[in-house]
Amino acid sequence: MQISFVTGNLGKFAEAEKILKHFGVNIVHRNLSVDEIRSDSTEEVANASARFAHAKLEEPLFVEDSGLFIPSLNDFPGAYSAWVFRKLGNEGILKLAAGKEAEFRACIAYTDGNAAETFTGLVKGRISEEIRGTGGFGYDPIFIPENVPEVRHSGDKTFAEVPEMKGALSHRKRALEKFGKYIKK
Ligand code: ITT
Repeated sequence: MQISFVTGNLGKFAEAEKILKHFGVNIVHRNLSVDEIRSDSTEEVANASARFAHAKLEEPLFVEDSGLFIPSLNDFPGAYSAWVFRKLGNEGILKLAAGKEAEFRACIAYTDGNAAETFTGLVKGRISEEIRGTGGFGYDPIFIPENVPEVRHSGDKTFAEVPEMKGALSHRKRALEKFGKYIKK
């Protein structure tokens, strides 16, 4: 089974490819420029982007809208995470929220033209005190996922220090797992 993942973010694609392989799903990268709507809801953004992409490509596809949410900053940067990352980077977020609780959320929207479904995943954690690690992408060097006893280094190291943690407990992995089960059915 082959499905397109429409994204300009190769970090997202590489992670999704690995995780969906476990479900026997092969994905193809489509780098279509999508006009994202502006909304605080990752679900609304993902749904609108999936419809937009399907109108252009006319094939079964999914998109993923994700972001970093910091409760003490009213969930900033949230649905605007990509833009804030370009403007402030990890240094900027550290100035605002070092040591604070945070979570990553991902929403996948799939459509084949008839069915349209969304799948969400999140991982709780905190912002580190400094930038650590070189793996992953985006906010990974400042995000420490909460401790999960069976996942080594969770609660302690950033995603960028131990990127393998993302395959076990990331927001993306959790959303893709639901999506993979749906597709398999
Ligand atoms: P596409 O929309 O083309 O898929 P994008 O990077 O613009 O790519 P989003 O609009 O969903 O994606 O923005 C989410 C941003 O949140 C992303 O650019 C990263 O800065 C951040 N982000 C999302 N998931 C992340 C992860 O697993 N690790 C680190 N940062 C992440």
